[in-house]
Amino acid sequence: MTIIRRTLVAAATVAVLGASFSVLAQDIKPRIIRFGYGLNEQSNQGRATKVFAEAVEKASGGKMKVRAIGAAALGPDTQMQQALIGGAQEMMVGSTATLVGITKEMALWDTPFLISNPKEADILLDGPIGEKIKDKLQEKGLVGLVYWENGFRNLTNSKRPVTKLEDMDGIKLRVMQNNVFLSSFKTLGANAVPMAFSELFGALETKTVDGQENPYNTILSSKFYEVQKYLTVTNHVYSPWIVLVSKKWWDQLSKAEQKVLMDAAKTSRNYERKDTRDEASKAMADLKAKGMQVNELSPAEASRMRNKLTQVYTQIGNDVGMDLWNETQAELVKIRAQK
Ligand code: TK8
Repeated sequence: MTIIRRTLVAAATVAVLGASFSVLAQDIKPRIIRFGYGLNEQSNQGRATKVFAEAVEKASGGKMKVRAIGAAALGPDTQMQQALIGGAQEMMVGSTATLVGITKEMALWDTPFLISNPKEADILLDGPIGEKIKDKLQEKGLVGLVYWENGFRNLTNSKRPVTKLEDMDGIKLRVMQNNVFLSSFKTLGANAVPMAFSELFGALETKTVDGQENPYNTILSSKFYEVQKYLTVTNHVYSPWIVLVSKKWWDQLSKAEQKVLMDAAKTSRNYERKDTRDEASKAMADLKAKGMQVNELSPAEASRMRNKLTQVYTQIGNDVGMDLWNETQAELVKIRAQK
């Protein structure tokens, strides 16, 4: 009898303690932020994600925790975007180019040769035009915090050195899932195939595709030099990345929590752009050392390619709206005038 009573009392005590513990645990339970990205941990994207995570944790006193998940383990960009919209994932960083199906104005950043140096990139992306395009995401269920630098894109392939326009003929080239990239490379004569980044290494390795285009940093961090012999310096477009939040989730946060995320995003952006530029300035030499054969285009060939690529400008102007297109051109004229 006593034993049973004692057991019951003990059980009740445990239950009461258990209940109060779980209330306490709930109070201090940090908000977990699943933050997905496509490249590996050792890439510029991985390094900047770590900076973001540390800044969030520090500023929130540990109440907000970033669980960074790289190498497209949460799926390619387009899948993560949908998870954010649905509220199944909190955050990600990815290419603006894969967002075009959601917000057509993002196609502005796909314009070949729009941006010609990092200064123009920073002013355009962080200024009113970049903000305006970013704000368009809200009505689609996404909040854009900041743009990171992916960088100037260059061409690699396993078939032959591309020294003139005609060398593009018949090269099976992976492009991002984006119409401007698709038409740009078709215009150049390549056999362009849209494909998620997460499938790219395998496709290059098995020769499902012959080539791809990405900044030096990515060619290096994703080890494309193992499966691509030739690199042509084309700098054909400046690509941004964008840090995104699920709007469904964002709307549940306090103003203070939103500020923690925004401040940390800016810290990570400043770090990321510098880190990416430092790495890019050394990466070409690294790629050569890894055995890649690198060639620059003669000025005549570069301008032949450039002229071909400007043919897609009308399509982009129509897609993003002529007002935005003209405003961007005017802004660039202004930036270029202030030396
Ligand atoms: C990484 C991609 C990558 C992009 C591409 O997820 O797909 O080629 O340049 O950086 O966003």
